[in-house]
Amino acid sequence: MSVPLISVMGDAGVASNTPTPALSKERLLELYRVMVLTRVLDDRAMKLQRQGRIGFYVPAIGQEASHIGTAAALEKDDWVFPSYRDPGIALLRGVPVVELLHQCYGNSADHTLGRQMPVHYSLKKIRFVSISSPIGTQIVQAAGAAMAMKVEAVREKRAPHVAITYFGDGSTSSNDFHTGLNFAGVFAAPCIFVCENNGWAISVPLEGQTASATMAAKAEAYGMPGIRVDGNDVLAVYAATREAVERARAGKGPTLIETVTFRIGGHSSSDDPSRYRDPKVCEVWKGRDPIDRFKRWLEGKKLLSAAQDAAIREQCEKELTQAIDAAEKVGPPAVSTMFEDVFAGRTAQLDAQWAELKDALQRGVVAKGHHGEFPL
Ligand SMILES: Cc1ncc(C[n+]2csc(CCOP(=O)(O)OP(=O)(O)O)c2C)c(N)n1
Ligand SMILES: [Mg+2]
Repeated sequence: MSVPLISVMGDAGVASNTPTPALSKERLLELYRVMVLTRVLDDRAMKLQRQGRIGFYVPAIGQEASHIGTAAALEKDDWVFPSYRDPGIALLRGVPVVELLHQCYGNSADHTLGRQMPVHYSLKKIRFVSISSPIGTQIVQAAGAAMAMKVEAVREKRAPHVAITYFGDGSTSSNDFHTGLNFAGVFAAPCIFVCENNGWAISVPLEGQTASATMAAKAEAYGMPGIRVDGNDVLAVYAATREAVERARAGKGPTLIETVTFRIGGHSSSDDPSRYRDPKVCEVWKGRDPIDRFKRWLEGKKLLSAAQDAAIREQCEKELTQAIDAAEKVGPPAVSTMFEDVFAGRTAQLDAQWAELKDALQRGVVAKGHHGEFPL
């Protein structure tokens, strides 16, 4: 089954076949700013990891259009069930970058008080559900939440909020992918499944993962449309998601969107892609950089000047410098917080563990043979 590739910008060897979405100049520039800010965050966070200032990081370099363009098609009441490679969604929804850094540092301003790995953001106020390390987990969570949203909307006699979930090409091999899409299809849940196909699942190439020609083709089996879009074209990604959102709100059920993109960096700060991937392929994809393409498009429409672009980039760098300084000034959470809000009340086991730890701390006992390395 072949699925055509949707594009708007029509460069990088892809013909334009979708009308330009009707977005205001302000909104277009906001998308551009958030894409640049996300790139700067990734760049600086990877350096922080290399300097030993944070323990781990997952860069999204090259995938900014894919996640930011899709999220831009949502309303603020819609729910996001993200993957670990989607920080731009939080930034687009207005979360200050320092809040993401607090989480990466695991300091006392981190909502999860250092209990989660870095980049596992959990941002209740923007309906950004905690990132899960086990791949595919978020797919079933989104399908279930969307089913609940449908019930709620019927009861309240209004159109439903939608749930959107993000996962990679490799995640289509997980049980949760099949379970989530099956349920959403059967119950016509207002759910949008975004498969960010970056060609790799750590060191496993796409063809080692699936015999399907496209990820979008997989939608057929679950009775929903499968859309394939140029994932480095922010306008095409937006247009495809807008249509899926409208279908979902109209009670027509879920959509699977495959965004065809590429991971320019390593899988994570623990990965060395030169061990399994020809760097020449990266050069080809750098020529399709989503930020450069959007910049050229905006310049061509006279919506962005060189001076404005320089000001946006300078502002983003400044924002990161200030955020890093602020996050590093906040100390670690108190050790006692480990035992708080684990359950509704303190259990006898937690009391006993805290008493044991307090005793060890008083006696000056420290862990030996461990230097804080991150093993993955
Ligand atoms: C259930 C499960 N199996 C294996 C892993 C280890 N693992 C972490 S990321 C990853 C690859 C995922 O690839 P993909 O879904 O394509 O997402 P990408 O990292 O490329 O964005 C794997 C196998 C895991 N986290 N969870
Ligand atoms: Mg992948």
